[in-house]
Amino acid sequence: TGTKPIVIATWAHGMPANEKAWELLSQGGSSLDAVEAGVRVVESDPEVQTVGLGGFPDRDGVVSLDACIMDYDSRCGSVAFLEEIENPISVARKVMEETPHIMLVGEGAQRFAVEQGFERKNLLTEKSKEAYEKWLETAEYKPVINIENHDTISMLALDSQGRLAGACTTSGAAWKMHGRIGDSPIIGAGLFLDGEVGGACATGLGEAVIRVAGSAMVVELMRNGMSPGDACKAIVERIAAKHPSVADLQVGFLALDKYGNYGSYAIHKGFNFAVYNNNGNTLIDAVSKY
Ligand code: SD4
Repeated sequence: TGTKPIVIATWAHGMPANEKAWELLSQGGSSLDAVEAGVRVVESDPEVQTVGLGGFPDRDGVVSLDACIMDYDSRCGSVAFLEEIENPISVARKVMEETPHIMLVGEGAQRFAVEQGFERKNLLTEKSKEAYEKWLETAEYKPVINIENHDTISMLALDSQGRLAGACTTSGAAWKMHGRIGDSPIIGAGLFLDGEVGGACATGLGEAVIRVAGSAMVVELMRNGMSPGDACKAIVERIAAKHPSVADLQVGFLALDKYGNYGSYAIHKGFNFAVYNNNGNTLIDAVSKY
């Protein structure tokens, strides 16, 4: 019952990201090019304070970015704790294509990016600096669900040739400790896919996702026969069971199988995602536990 091509992406900013991805997919482009181009739109939007340029800084006032990309052939690349580079997803793709490695972090990742021709620039906008200064008044680190400090963009696409790819990019949890890395750049946590099965990606509090190898587990459940939506639900339930209280904990997954069937599930209501297929681009509220 699935259709292709199709692209799905987290949150309302998934809409403009999908628009861009669809431009490529609808012309027979590859899912890998589509997801990279799609999430770049959000990385480069200074108004989105949870991804790329304009992202909220860490508790020391430094913006650091995490991203990864993966395709149907289990090729993958990742960067984490990367400073002063606007489009980490494209650096992750370069890691995948131009190095023998999968993951580069921090200064090494930045040096590689510069060698590859990426420009260093200040990513802290006035707006995010003001938010940081306000936060400093109390300087309390407390993740708050479904508000702007938890809006990673994760995207999954299936192209007209049936090839899957995914991308995930974020400025991470606002006011995090300097050096903290979430789930988003970790293959298997924030993003995972297997061309024989499908893909999954996450948004929400990264620590909770890493703990259960979230996206990898969603894909494995699909391999064993679960639908994308049921697989997302099973892993959200697993996360919920491992936390004494989920009142302040939000995690959501999206999944897409190799036939183009998709599903999602979140702990709390408020998580939405965008789906672009032959019927157009639609923003959908995820099913949730609470
Ligand atoms: C993180 N997972 O760094 C990211 C944040 C996020 O939606 O997903 N926001 O923990």
